[in-house]
Amino acid sequence: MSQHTSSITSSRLEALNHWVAAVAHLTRPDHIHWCDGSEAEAAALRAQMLADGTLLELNQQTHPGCYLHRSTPSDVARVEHLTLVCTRERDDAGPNTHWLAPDEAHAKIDALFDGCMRGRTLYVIPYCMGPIDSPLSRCGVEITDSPYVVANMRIMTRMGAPALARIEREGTFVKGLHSIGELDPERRFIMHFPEELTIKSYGSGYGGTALLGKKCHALRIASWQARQEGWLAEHMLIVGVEDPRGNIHYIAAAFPSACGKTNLSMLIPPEGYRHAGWKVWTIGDDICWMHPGPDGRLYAINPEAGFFGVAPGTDHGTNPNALASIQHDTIYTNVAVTADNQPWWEGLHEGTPVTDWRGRPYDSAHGPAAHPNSRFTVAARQAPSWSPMAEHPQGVPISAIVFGGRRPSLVPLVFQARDWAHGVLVGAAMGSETTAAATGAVGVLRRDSMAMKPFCGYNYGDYFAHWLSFDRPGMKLPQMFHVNWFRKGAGGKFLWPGFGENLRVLEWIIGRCTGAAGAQDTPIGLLPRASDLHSEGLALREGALDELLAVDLDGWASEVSDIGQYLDSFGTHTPARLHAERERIAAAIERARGALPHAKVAS
Ligand code: OXD
Ligand code: MN
Repeated sequence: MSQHTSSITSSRLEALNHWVAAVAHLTRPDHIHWCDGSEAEAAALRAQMLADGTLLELNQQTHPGCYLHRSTPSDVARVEHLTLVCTRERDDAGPNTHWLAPDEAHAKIDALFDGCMRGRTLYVIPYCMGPIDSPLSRCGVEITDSPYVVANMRIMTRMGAPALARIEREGTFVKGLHSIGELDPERRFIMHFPEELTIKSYGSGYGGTALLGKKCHALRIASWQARQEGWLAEHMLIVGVEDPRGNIHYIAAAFPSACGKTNLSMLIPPEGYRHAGWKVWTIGDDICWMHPGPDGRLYAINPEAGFFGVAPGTDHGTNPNALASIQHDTIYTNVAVTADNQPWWEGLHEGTPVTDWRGRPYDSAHGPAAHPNSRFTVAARQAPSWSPMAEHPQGVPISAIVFGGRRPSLVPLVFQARDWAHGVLVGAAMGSETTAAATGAVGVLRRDSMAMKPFCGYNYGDYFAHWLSFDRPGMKLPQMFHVNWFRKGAGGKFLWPGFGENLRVLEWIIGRCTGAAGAQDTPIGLLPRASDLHSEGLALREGALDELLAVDLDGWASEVSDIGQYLDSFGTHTPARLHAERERIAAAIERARGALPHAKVAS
């Protein structure tokens, strides 16, 4: 390993050196290692982790360069109740976050950090979120005592010497201090100090809480910075859809964790579409930073360089691109293994698990073989659908913004917002059933505005106002939509096949942006009629499309009243314009209910 020094000699890096020295003084590591991101460094760390059991080698014939990490069983997902936003004023963090005053928070977590790296190495990881030469990118430095974190950060970010050089040029960076501590849920906190551009995370090695560039920096801290600087940091995939004429339309889509963002970003078009010349290009699967460009359009970059994807459910049928990406040079976390040491998870149709995610002989009585939130970490460029535009310093122009969640009832397959303010309301009102990506009950419906409930670094009311502020002269804003792939019919079966077939909905969305697709006006927004969707070759059960495209006005009346109570929960921070928009829709629903005997707008 290189750079076994306690500091880097450069006066422009004084602040960084000073912080590293202060952290070392508090945490007392045996060694300090500045990561340069080189292959030699990665190989040395890998050898060390294989020797101490942090990584296990998988079958190198079938999966060259692939390794398995088994985490402590109580450290397998994000912990929202231990994730805090620590602003001076409680109101700035808002009721959507867990808040603690900064002084109290620092004292509490520094007591945990005190001496915690004795016998360990302190790694300094300079990283850049976004293409290294993009003016839209932002840098950070993570200090950690976990080599597994270093290995993951090397895949997920542009890490090492080039990032350090950029930090040296710019002089600013987000500070992230992480220790796995004792991996004890009773001694665990993930704290954010947006006013100090600082993150402190203790007691977990799980991706979302330990790879600080991801949720902590690129969403919670960046959303705060974005508000100050006039851009948007969002929990969105970015996908390019190429039509048969060769035009690529870029779409950003917000879905809560484990709701299929990775799948949608790597979608394989249905056969008929492929023959007609449709292609899908992946820019990002989780995070999107959007800045207004000189022409008034929103330009997006993916701040990440890799995917930290959910393994269960990934298969040839659901996401062949993801499956192809993770055949080599991938870190798997908490998956099961087969007799010949290949990774395995529920939903993978090849192989049989013999060892479960905890390393026990597999027994279905113990539950699933792979943890439901087991993950793969892989470089984005390994995806066959990876777009070279992901490295473009100016980003890609966004034509449509799509919101969506797991809504088993009521919410139609797709609808378009009338305008930006309506779209912001649709995003703010988003609801979804909870998933295994965070600890706690799974399958409970909760509001998750713009899929940012766990990730917004400030008061949601102010965040809605920030979104609305983009609606100003000179802007050429994207069209906004809501989709629901998760609608269930009688008998509890999904009505829509999802996966590749979702391109049919994206085609309609693109058609709405270019003016090529028709729609019918309803009180909740613009919906396709069945004839507006391309349904040739689509196998749906009788009546399913009508059900997917119907608007249940009675159901929507109570939904919109519930949305009103939700908006009220942010008090005076909720912009009046959002209330007015909700009232407009409520009134339109009431008018239509009065006019229609069956209170339903059919497709
Ligand atoms: C993720 C999440 O890991 O949202 O992307 O939890
Ligand atoms: Mn996510």
